[in-house]
Amino acid sequence: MTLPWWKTCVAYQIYPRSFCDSNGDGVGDLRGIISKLDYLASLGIGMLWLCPVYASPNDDNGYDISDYEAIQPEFGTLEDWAALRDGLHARGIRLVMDLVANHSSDEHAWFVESRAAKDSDKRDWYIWRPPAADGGPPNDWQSVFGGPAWELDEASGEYYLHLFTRKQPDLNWANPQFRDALFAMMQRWVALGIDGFRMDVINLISKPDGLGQGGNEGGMDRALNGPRLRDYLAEMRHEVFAGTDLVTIGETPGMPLDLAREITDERAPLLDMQFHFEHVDLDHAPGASKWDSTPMTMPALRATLSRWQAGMEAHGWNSLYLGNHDQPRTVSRYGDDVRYRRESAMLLMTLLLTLKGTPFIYQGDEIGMANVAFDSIDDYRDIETLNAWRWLTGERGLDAATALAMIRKKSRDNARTPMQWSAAPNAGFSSAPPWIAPNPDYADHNVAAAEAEPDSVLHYTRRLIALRAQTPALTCGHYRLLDAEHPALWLFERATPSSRCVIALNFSATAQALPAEFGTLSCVLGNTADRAAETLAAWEARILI
Ligand code: TEU
Ligand code: CA
Repeated sequence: MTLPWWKTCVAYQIYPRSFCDSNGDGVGDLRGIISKLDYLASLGIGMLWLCPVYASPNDDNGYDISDYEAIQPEFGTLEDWAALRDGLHARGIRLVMDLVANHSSDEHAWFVESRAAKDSDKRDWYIWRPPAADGGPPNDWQSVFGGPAWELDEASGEYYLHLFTRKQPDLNWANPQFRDALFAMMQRWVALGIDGFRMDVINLISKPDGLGQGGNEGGMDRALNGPRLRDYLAEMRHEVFAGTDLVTIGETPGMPLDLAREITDERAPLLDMQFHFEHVDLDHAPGASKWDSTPMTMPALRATLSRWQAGMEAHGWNSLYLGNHDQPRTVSRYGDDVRYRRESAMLLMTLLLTLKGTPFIYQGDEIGMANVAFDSIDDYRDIETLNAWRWLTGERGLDAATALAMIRKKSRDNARTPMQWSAAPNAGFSSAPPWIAPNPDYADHNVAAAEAEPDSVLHYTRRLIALRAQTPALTCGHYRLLDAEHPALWLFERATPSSRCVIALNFSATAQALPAEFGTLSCVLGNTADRAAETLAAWEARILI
């Protein structure tokens, strides 16, 4: 059986604002990415997920789109985009674009028309409701980024729904004319030769019946996995993707395993794969804000990811990730970015590239980029972070030092500092001061230094990608946990009927004995020099065959 292309490749995610600046304005751009095409090819990746590059007032860095068919001028032109597409394709790398269709910018022409009059043709393309009896918002929903999820439009006296910022009004998928316009837009991107879409918060598109008519207690989780989600996804698949080999990847916070399995079931798929959020929600108490961090433990991570591995085994497919543009840096969150930075970054890359599913490497993780600790809130740029600062120091009454410590741990800006290309000024990212300051550790941690060091995370990542490509057990083998109890060692197997790999990962700073039964296997790849020892050193990772 031949697997679809997206099951056998490794993906790489680019956040264009922070990847490479070609023209010295401090903002990453398409020509900057084009200048790094050979670097991308050298990794051995087969898919690039490009975060939004469309026209946007940048309230949420491109996730507020004002024109789905225009390129953000600071990123370049449609010609630059076409050159990037062709440069990727010439190197055997497919291009996946971001689809942000739960909401648009309030500056999108659709919303401008919708807002203009109650009897506008496009009024119903967004979600408008009259005020509650007391004149306040129609219900008690809160925005993901803080404050009410409803904004009053003074002119019409009605509220519109925005699950994210007030500049990101939610589109109304219940309106068939809107869906036709959206699918037509997607078809035009398909005609331009893209290879798929990553779909932003796609499980929020079906709002519950009776929205805004009272009785909707609780927050925005009421909008998750709504009643017509399957219908909308089925219609989209039929209208846009039928007869193509494009990949569809859902971003689905709060999607339970059962539903994810059903939606990605290869016998009748609505999406090809999806990103779940269970492991990135492990380091705060259920119900608490993400800023109230608790330790991330390996046994919890192992239990969660193993559950998804088993659950998707028969007919589903996992998207695999440890970090992205919304999450703290992988090595800082799951590893030890102080004493064992290189080793733990390598171990985490081993985990990502040996689980079953399609792995997504976030830019910079291949050189072990770490969280940043800015001195002041003034250095942060992300709207979620800035809103949280006001909430933590305001309503929560915390002092500045406490609030800053919480923000340093979880801010999305940890993942958004410029890609560290070299020890040159501005990390080699730009000739000008970047839109967000680089992590000051760039002098020691950068691509140029990693290229020159044979045992760097970068070279190890390339070896892992190559090994995965040539090892059927690592692409399509079953996942089996070999010890569910060990406090520090994560041991698992990937096996096909004819081949097997055992992966041994020491998630601790102390040596751990390798169980004797695996002593006869040989190590094909590991992150230390002594790969035959009976104990695994601190943060040692081995792939055994
Ligand atoms: O993120 C959706 C989401 O639910 C969270 O990851 C959220 O961004 C935040 O991290 C919660 O703390 C997607 C995009 O990836 C994100 O960049 C956008 O801001 C968001 O949707 C709105 O489009
Ligand atoms: Ca630029």
